[in-house]
Amino acid sequence: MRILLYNPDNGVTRNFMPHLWMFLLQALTPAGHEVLLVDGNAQPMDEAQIAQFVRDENIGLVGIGAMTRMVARAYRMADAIRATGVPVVMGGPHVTEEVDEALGRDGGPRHADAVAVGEADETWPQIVNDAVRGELKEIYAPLDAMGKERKPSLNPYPEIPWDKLDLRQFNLVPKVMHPMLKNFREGWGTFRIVPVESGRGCPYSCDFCTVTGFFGDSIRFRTNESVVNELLLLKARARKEQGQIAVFFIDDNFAINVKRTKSLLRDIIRAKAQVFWVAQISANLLRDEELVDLMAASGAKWIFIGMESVDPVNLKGVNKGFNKPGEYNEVLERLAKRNIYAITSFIFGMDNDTPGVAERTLQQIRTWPPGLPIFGLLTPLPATPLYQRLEASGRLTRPRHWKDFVPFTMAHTPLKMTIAEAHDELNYGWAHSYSPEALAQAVAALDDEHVGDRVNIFLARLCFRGIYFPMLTKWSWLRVIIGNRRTILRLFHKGVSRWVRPRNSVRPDPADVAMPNVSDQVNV
Ligand code: B12
Ligand code: SF4
Repeated sequence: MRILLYNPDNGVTRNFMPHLWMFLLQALTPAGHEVLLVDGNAQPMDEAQIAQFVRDENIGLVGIGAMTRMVARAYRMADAIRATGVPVVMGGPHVTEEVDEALGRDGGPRHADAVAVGEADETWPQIVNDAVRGELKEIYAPLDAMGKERKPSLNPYPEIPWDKLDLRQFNLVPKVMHPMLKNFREGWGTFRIVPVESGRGCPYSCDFCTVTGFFGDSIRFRTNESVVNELLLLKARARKEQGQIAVFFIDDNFAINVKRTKSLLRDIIRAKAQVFWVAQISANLLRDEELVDLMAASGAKWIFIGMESVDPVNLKGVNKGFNKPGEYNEVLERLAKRNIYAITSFIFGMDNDTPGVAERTLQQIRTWPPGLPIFGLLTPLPATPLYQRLEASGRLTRPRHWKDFVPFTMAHTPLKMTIAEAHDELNYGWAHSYSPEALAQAVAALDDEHVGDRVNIFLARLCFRGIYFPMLTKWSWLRVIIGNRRTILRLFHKGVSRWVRPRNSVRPDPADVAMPNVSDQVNV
């Protein structure tokens, strides 16, 4: 059978990074089937086009995965596919919580023939086998013999053949620049960000987050060896293509068990499996100097930190009191000292927020090393403690907000300001963090650093600007480039003198960085 796995586009990230679930399920598909992957972010299609694709490619089963914000689009695509007579299975965090909605048992239209609830690593092969026999069940859930939910083990972990997969859709270097850049320094003909998971689960249970509910509060890890081998495979592929690969460790809290993270990072360094990497780590776990040393030596470049608020009352209110705003600066300085910078994520519209919250947050941010601040609105995702609390207190203004998804729009009334005021705060946060002046300041703050770091922060800020201010056309990019021309010229001027220096002045590959002199002591 020919199987299509499809991820709907989110209208923002384009081909920034593939979705891991597609590659994972492809690797877990029983032998004898051919699996095609289409990520709408890299290969946009409308309903008519996907239906045509399914017919042309003689597809016998379609799997669709989606987050809440893309689910309305996912349903429309599923409807178009089902109209061709091909069955659709849906999975992922949204339909797991809204099974009845996907199956049309809530009085609405039916969008899926079957739903894979929760993690599908073990149920996917069964789904495929049932589809071949034409005996799809409506719901597939990973259950043990007692009928209780069973979280799949990550040991053994399927081998994703990254060396052979077609990743053309995810090359961030424009095709025209490939011939020129493939011989530049260590080779920049391609640049891809690839998702790798080293573990699943998070014990923290923040009110607005689906992760603890979905993946569980006890953490499962892959073996170090399996992660290291995956990195080596990716690295070899990059070398072969005269390009670069960076890894996004998509674990929700990459350092949740500091002892284990250190051991993994040591093994990465020992095996010379370093690549540049990004990961999500909560601020409280970044107090450990040895951990941060190992992060730097293993290739860490950007760390996503869910800071959420600079107000401890807000943090307590969403069960994230372990975040201590008083230590944010110290944590960021600790990272910046090692040339690691942070994507700092904030949420506005929390219960203790009042008008002016964006400026109060920016005042703090301005005192920190430069990074990539991002701002969102408190969003009640289905089945989260936040959703239940707001529903119980009658505060949801759009209880099924995903059905009519509008980006950056609240679905409940904050306590101490209006919805319109919360939207204004969000706009203020983005506008003042991504203006040409703000970008110039971020670059200037790194004046003492290598020009590569300044280029890195500038390019990253340009891309992150697009999260809130859509930059999907060449014209929108051109306008932004013109607006930032002074910073670009400054960087160009500084860069030219640096880049024409002999090759031995280039920064080393992360794999050439020696293991830091860190003890084997453990903190957790
Ligand atoms: C990586 C990631 C991203 C990437 C996505 C891009 C990419 N290419 O991956 C980036 C950084 C862009 C991102 C952004 C956002 N994200 Co995000 N992200 C994640 C993260 C950390 C990892 C996803 C992942 O790969 N997981 C590992 C895989 C193996 O798990 P999985 O995707 O769930 O797949 C398994 C099952 O769900 C199932 N499955 C999934 N799909 C399908 C399909 C079929 C057919 C079947 C059978 C099974 C199946 O099988 C898989 C194997 O078991 C998750 C958290 C998490 N740990 O999952 C959040 C998560 C998915 N993100 C979330 C959110 C809310 C967001 C944002 C809205 C945050 C924000 N406030 O801006 C944005 C939206 C971006 C946008 N514009 O769309 C939520 C989604 C909750 C929900 N109900 O939708 C999550 C769960 C985190 C959370 N805090 O709750 N995110
Ligand atoms: S620490 Fe992060 S992943 Fe864990 S529950 Fe909180 S927000 Fe979710």
